[in-house]
Amino acid sequence: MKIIDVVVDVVRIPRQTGFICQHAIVQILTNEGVTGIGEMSDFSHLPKYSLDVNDLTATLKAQLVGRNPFELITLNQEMSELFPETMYYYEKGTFIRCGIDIALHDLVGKALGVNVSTLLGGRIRDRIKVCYPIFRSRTLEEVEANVEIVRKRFAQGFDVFRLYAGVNADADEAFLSAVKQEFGSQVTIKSLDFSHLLDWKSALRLTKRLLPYGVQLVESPATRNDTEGLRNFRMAIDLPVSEHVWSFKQLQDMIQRDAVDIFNIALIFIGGFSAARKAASAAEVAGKGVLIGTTQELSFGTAAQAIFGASLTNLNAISDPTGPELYVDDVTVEPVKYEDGFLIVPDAARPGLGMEIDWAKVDRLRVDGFSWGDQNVANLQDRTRAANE
Ligand code: GAE
Ligand code: MG
Ligand code: MG
Repeated sequence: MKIIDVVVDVVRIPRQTGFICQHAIVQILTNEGVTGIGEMSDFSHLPKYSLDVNDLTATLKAQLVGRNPFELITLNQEMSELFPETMYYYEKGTFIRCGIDIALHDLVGKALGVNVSTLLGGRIRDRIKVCYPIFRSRTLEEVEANVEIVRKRFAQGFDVFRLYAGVNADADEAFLSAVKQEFGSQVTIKSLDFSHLLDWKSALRLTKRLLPYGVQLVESPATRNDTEGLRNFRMAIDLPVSEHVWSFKQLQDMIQRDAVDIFNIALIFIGGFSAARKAASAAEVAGKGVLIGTTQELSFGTAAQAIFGASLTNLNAISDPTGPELYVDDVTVEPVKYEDGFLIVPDAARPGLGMEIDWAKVDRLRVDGFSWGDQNVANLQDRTRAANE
C-alpha cells in the first residue's frame, strides 16, 4: 500500500464562550482506496504565529507520498525531524505530528479492518470520567456567569469541573464559594489550573487560600519549564500536582526531579498516539499517574484521545477532553457521546477510529487558512471573547 495524496482542510468553529478556534482535518489517501483521517486541533494558540496551509500541505506531500503508511515508527521519526520539539507548550509542530499520526493509525486500522484500540493492545475501560472547564474569571462580575455554567452542565450530568485560576484571586474564591454553597458535595472541583501564569510561591499562596473549598489537584503551578519550582510547590502542599507533557526532554526533567504526581498527556501536545504512549509508559515506569488533557478537540480528535485513554493502566485522575461540548459545531456525522460526566469511547467494532467525517459540515465550516484575521487577541489566555467585543 502506498500513500498517493495528503489533503488539509482548515475549519473555523466558535466555542460557547464566543472564542473562535481553527482546526485542520487531514486526509491521507492511498492507492488502495483506503483513506486515513487525522485532526490537528486548535491552532488558535499563538495566533499571530500562523502556518501557511498550502506550504504545510506541500511539505506533508513531499514527505509522505509514495510511502507505506504501515511504517508508523519510521514516519513518526521523520515527522519529528521535520517538526522538532521546542520545549514549548503550544508548539505547533506537535499539532502537525499529532494529526499525521492519528491519520496513519486510522488508515492502518481501516486497512486491517480493526479499531485503533486493537493496534494499541485493546481497552481496559470503555468510558473515561471527565471534567468541564470553567474559564478564568478576570473580574468579580464574571463569576455569576461561570456559576450559571456549572448549573447548566450539572443538569446535563457533568458533576466535575476544573477551574482556571490565578488572575483574580477574589473572583476565584467567590466562584468556589458560590459553587460549594449551592451544590455542596454534589459537585467536585477536580483542579485549580494556574496555566503557568504564576511563579510557584504565588501559586502556593493562592492555593492555600482556596484549599478550604476542596480541590482534588493543582495543575501548572509554576512558570513554564520551571521544573524546580514545580517540585518546590509539590513538596510544600499536601495535594497531587499535575503538569502537561509537551516534550520528552521536559518529561525527563520532571521525572528526574520528582516534580509532579500526575502527567497530563494529550495527543495534540506531544504529537499523536505513538508519542503519547511513550510518555504514558515513561510515567508508569516512574510510578506516576496520567490524566488525559485537552486542547479542546473536535469529536474526531476527542475519539482519538478516548481510545488512547482506554488503553492506559495508570490513568488515575479525572480527565479533561470536553471539546465537543464546548464548540457550537463539529465535523463528524455523529459526535462523541458523554453520559453522566463520562466520555464514552467510540464503538470498538468499527475500523480505524470508528468516526466518520461529514464532508458537508467541513464544506460549511472551511476557511482558506489559519490566519487569525479580525479576531481580538486580548483575551487569548482565558479562551473567551474579549470584554470589549
Ligand atoms: O491547560 C489546560 O489544561 C487547557 O486545556 C489549556 O491547554 C487550554 O488553553 C486549552 C484551550 O484551548 O482551552 O488548550
Ligand atoms: Mg492545564
Ligand atoms: Mg486549546
